[in-house]
This record gives sequence, C-alpha cells and structure tokens, in this order.
Amino acid sequence: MSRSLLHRSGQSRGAELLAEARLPTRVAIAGEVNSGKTWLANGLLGSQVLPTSFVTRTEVPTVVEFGAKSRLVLERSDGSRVAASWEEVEAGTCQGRRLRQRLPSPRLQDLRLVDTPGLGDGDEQMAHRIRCICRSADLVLWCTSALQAWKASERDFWLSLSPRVRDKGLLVVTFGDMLRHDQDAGRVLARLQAEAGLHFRKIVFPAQLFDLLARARLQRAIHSAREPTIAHSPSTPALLSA
Ligand SMILES: Nc1nc2c(ncn2[C@@H]2O[C@H](COP(=O)(O)OP(=O)(O)OP(=O)(O)O)[C@@H](O)[C@H]2O)c(=O)[nH]1
Ligand SMILES: [Mg+2]
Repeated sequence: MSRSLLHRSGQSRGAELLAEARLPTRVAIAGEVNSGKTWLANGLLGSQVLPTSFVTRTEVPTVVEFGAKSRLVLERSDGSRVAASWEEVEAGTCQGRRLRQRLPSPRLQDLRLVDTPGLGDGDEQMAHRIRCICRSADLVLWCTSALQAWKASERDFWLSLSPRVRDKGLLVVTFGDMLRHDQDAGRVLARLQAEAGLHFRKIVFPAQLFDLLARARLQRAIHSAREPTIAHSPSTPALLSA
C-alpha cells in the first residue's frame, strides 16, 4: 500500500478512536525496548519533555499531564511522593514506581500521556503493570521499529491483551526514516498489514498520528468557538469529524 493510501484510510479509523475517547484523551505508549516510545511521546507533546536515548531506558511508567506549573514528582513504592528532576532520573538516583510530569502545555489540555518502560527484558511484574495501563487508556499506541517490525515477542504480548484493549490500538511504525528508500517502506507496510493488520485499528507512521491529533484539535477549537457555553463530552461532534 502506498503511503498516501494508508494516510487517507488511517485518518478515519484513527478519528473513530478519538471520537470515542473522553477528554483528556488517555494515551498509553507501549512497545519493546528502544522502539521509540519516548521519542513518540515528545512528538505528541511537541517538545523534548522526556529524555530519549538508546542507552538510558525509561525505567518507570511516566505520566505526562496538564498542570498550572511545571513539576516532576516521583511516586515511591510506599506511596510517598517527592519532587524530582530529570537529571536525577537520568543519573538513576531516584527509584520509584511512577513519575508524574505536570506541564502548563496547551497540548495537554485534551491529552494525558503515559510513556511506559520497554518490554522484552523478562520483567513480568512490569509487563503486568503495562497491561493495566493499556486497559485503562482510551488509545494505545504500540511502537514497532520499521527496521525489525512486529517480532514474535511483540505479537505474543499484544495478543495477551484482551480484544477490548486491542480494539483501542494503533500500530505506530517508528524509525521509518532509517529505511533505505521508499520501496522498503512499502514492503514493511505490506508485511505489517498482512501479519498485524487484523490486531490493530490502524497502522500509521508518527507523522500521520501527529496530523490526526492536530486536526482533531482544530475541529474542537472551531466547535467550541461556535458554541462556547457547551462543555466537551465524549460525544463532542468536533471529534467525530476529525
Ligand atoms: N532516526 C530515528 N530515531 C529514533 C526514532 N525513534 C526513536 N529514535 C531514537 O532512538 C533512541 C531510542 O528512542 P527512545 O524513544 O528513547 O526509545 P524507547 O522505546 O523509549 O526506549 P526504552 O524506554 O528504553 O524502552 C533515541 O536516541 C531516539 O532519539 C525514529 O523514528 N527515527
Ligand atoms: Mg523510553
């Protein structure tokens, strides 16, 4: 399938998911280690909020949500909370069960992201937590690297989720820019459609996803300008037409 064809059909299937979501839309980003999850989160946020690296891993689920002031909080295993910095996190000096980054970003007024640690290192407890995060999300973005897309281990994890959860899933093909030329992208997409297409709402490149969210936002803005007194609800027509 060509990129433009995928693009057109991807918009409507992805828009269905957004239309069904409450606000803020709860987005979970999952996938194996180094599949570009944190990079995708930053793309959705429109800035380098979270540290991305081939070397440093995302160690704990990281929630990014709207807050009047920028604030990073570490939630420890005993439930206590302490202010943290990304320097400490990257240095590995703060241990905990979850990070919560609040930001006064307009992008977070309709979006709440959870970036999850990479799967595939045999940590069953973390795998269980990631399943729970996917369950409570409105939209699950599964990152697969175009360079080795949809490995058996990815398929096994994804199929371990219930059909209800998988129905909220978009397969996001990262590292597409690392493929040698356009034909490679076509081959990867054809293989993904054949092997994984049935298990996801849609297969998209990151740029298509960013475009989809930007269009949904624009539609919402137009809608609220027309009807300023009506609060947004899950059935807001603006999202339906995104
Ligand atoms: N060229 C290119 N680089 C990417 C892409 N996605 C991620 N990267 C880079 O790949 C490295 C790993 O990306 P991350 O986003 O940290 O990967 P991750 O899945 O969050 O990794 P873990 O948290 O360890 O599981 C970083 O250096 C990113 O900048 C992509 O689509 N293209
Ligand atoms: Mg990460």
